[in-house]
Amino acid sequence: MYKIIDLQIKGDYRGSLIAIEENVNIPFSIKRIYYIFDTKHGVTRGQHAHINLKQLLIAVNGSCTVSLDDGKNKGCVKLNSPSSGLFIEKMLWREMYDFSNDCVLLVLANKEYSESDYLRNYSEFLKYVNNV
Ligand code: T46
Repeated sequence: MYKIIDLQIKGDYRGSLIAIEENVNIPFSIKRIYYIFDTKHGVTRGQHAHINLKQLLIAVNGSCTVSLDDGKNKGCVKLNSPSSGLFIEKMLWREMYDFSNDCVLLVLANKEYSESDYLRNYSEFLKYVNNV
């Protein structure tokens, strides 16, 4: 499951501000924050699924596209606004591509980094989703 969460902009004459509060405007507790930037032209990142991780992706600057695949249905979302968060549940194959030069992709995650949570082989991912 994935969905776009519209993050409310607190704007005034000085500019804009967005606040993210765990379990308030996003549906999980935040254990980790990382950001992806300086992605080279033509590069595809991701190409994996997570067994348990929930994440929120926000292009806080620039843009990129994220494709999502649950093993049966595929979709894709262009992220190009700091007020749009892409919530990604567990067990979705994701790929990020078409990064603009200035893209900064902020990611909030509900668990610490763990390589054992990654499925990095698409055939293994398909076997996994079909058995769960
Ligand atoms: C995801 C997408 C959206 C760490 O040491 N700690 C971390 O928290 C993360 C996320 C990565 N790393 C290391 C592991 C690799 O040596 O950073 C290197 C690059 O990670 P990776 O190739 O997994 O990056 P992406 O952009 O392909 O995927 C990342 C996340 O790993 C993944 O969870 O859903 O962004």
